[in-house]
This record gives sequence, C-alpha cells and structure tokens, in this order.
Amino acid sequence: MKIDTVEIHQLSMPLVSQFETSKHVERDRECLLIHVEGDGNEGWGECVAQRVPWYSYESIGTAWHVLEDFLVPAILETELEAPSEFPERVAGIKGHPMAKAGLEMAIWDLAGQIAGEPLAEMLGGERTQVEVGVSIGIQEDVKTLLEVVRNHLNEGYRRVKLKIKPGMDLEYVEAVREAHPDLALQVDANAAYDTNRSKIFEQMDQYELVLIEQPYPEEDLLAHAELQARVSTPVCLDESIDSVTMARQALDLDACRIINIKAGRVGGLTEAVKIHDLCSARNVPVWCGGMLETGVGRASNLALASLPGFTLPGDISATDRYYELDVAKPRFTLNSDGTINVPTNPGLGVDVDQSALEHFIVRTNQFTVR
Ligand code: SMG
Ligand code: MG
Repeated sequence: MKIDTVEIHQLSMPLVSQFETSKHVERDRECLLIHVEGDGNEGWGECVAQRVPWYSYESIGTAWHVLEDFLVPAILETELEAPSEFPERVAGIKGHPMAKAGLEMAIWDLAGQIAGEPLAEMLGGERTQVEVGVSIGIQEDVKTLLEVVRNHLNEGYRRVKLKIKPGMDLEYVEAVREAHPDLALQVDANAAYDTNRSKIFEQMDQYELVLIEQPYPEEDLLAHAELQARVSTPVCLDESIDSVTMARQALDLDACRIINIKAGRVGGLTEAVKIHDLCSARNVPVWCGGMLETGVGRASNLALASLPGFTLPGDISATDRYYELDVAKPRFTLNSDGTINVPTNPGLGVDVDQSALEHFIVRTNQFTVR
C-alpha cells in the first residue's frame, strides 16, 4: 500500500448538549479528520485530540503540527505492507499518541477498502453487536442528573457512567443508585482527586458500582494501587494507560482490575489490540472508551469493541446522543437490547458526507507526493 495524498481537516461541530467533566466543559466538538489516498482507494481517520489539552497534553494544535511536520512525511515517503507496520515506522517520533492514532485509523480504513474487509474482521473482532453505555457529564444538581439519567434509560441505554469531581460525587451517586437499584452504574473522575480524598471512594463501595475510573492523576499508579487495596469496587484506569507496557505495570501493581481502552490514547488500534490481548491473557475485563467521536471514530470504536475481551459496555453511544448532523453516514442507532451494530462494510464501513464535512471545516491542508 502506497499513500500518495493526505488531507487534514480541522472540524468544529456543535454538540447536542454541553459535556462537563471534572476539568473542562465541551460545547463544540473540535477534532481532526484525516483523509488518505493510495492504490486508487481512500481512507478516513479521526484524531481525538481536543482544542484544550485538559484530558492529556495533546491538543488540536499539537496534533496538527506533529502530523504535518513528522507523521505525514514519514508515510508519504514509504510503502506499507500492513497498517500494523505504522507504529514502528513512526516510533522515532516520541509521544503524541492521538496524532498517530488518527493517521493509523485512516491507514486501517484504506487497507480495509483495498482488501474488501471490514475493520472488525481485520482486528480479530467476533461480535456483530456490542453492548454500549452512556457517559453523562456533570449536572448542576441532583434533580437534573436524575432527569438526564431517566431520559437516557428511556432511550434504551442499560449502563450509565457518571462524571464526578470533588464536591459533586457521593450525593449524586447515592441518588442515582437509590432511583435505580439494579442499574449498571460507574463513575469517572478524570484524575480530579488527590489521595487525601480517598475516603470518598471507600464510601462509594456501598453503591456497588461496576468500576471507579481514573480517580487520581495519571502518573500515580501507586496511589491507585493503594486505593484498590482498600476498596472492593474495581478501579479502572483510563488516562494512566498509554501503552501495553503501562498496562502491564498497572496490572502487576494491582493498580486497577479493569482497563478502559481508547485507541487514540495509546497511539492507535495496533497498540489497543495488544492491550486487549494482554488483558485477555490475564482475565482482566476491558471496555472501549469514547472521546465524543464523530461517526468516523465511532465506527472504529465499534470495530475494536467487537473483540472478545471487551466484556463490559463501551462509552459508544448512538450518533444522536452528540450530533444532530454528523460527518459520517449511516448514523449509528441503539438497538432495543442496548447494543449497537458493528459495521460490516469494508474498512470503517462508513462514508463521509462531503456536504456535512464542508459545513464543519475550520481549516484544511493537503500533502501530496511530488
Ligand atoms: O464518547 O461518549 C463519549 C464520551 C465518553 O466520558 C467519556 N469520555 O474520560 O472517558 C473519559 C471521557 C473523555 C472525553 S470527555 C470530552
Ligand atoms: Mg475516562
């Protein structure tokens, strides 16, 4: 496979409703879509870096720079046998996993188009539908949260994740648990707590949560291990796990008993599958995280979540949870059993709608082999 043209589009898309985490409020989703052409075919990828680097150090600006100056030149000049060769090809460029993952996704899509094979199959996926859940941003008060939860349950979601932050945690969790005693419920702190506040998580143990996601800063595996030793609810790591090496260390330390896998956070689908394989070998459940993806990234998440080790519902909601107008077609809808179908067409299995795309483009750059 030889890639002769790469285009990077920066998009800004309005969200149906704002999404508030412990660190940031998102009103418009901004991301990069990457288009590659080669061997008479095309592929699309989504880079999940956000405008503001609150989740990790990457931003749209850093991703644009690293793609333009390093990653795109590295692949325009070479021949790739398979998408899984991409990580080693760019291993000399340190860090920037989201930038790498966006380009790698486009290469996977291209390879799938060339081979006529859906991405799920290429990755070793087995399911045709995956269980999904909804992630709910921090709400102004408990009453509003209960309404939002109720609405999502009425839409058919069967697993709910609540974003929490210090001061907006226990009371919220308690209220939702009281209203829905059997609901699969979990929380995500996005690293907002320090270890002085660990009591909160001990108190949460009584609410039988599926997991507690990333309570402490990502660098602090030991703090997570200390917490895991004191609570029976599984600790799940998100931000801390940026590679299969970190996953192995976290599991060896018993810093978590569940891992949230996001291809964007770990440098791409190739590394994501390695983490899946490691966890499967150790009987550690994994699930697919989300970054408010457009239909392009959503298609990739569904393919990844079809692998057998993804035994917990992913943060992969239906398109209308976030977007009135999306760049990809068809839209993803929720089945009555709380699942979403894994795309079956070649590659990502979605088409990018040019007119929708043009609607959201902020800037574009094109790179071609001369
Ligand atoms: O895609 O439904 C989604 C969002 C899921 O909560 C979600 N993601 O830390 O897991 C996480 C957050 C990070 C992104 S918030 C903009
Ligand atoms: Mg998270």
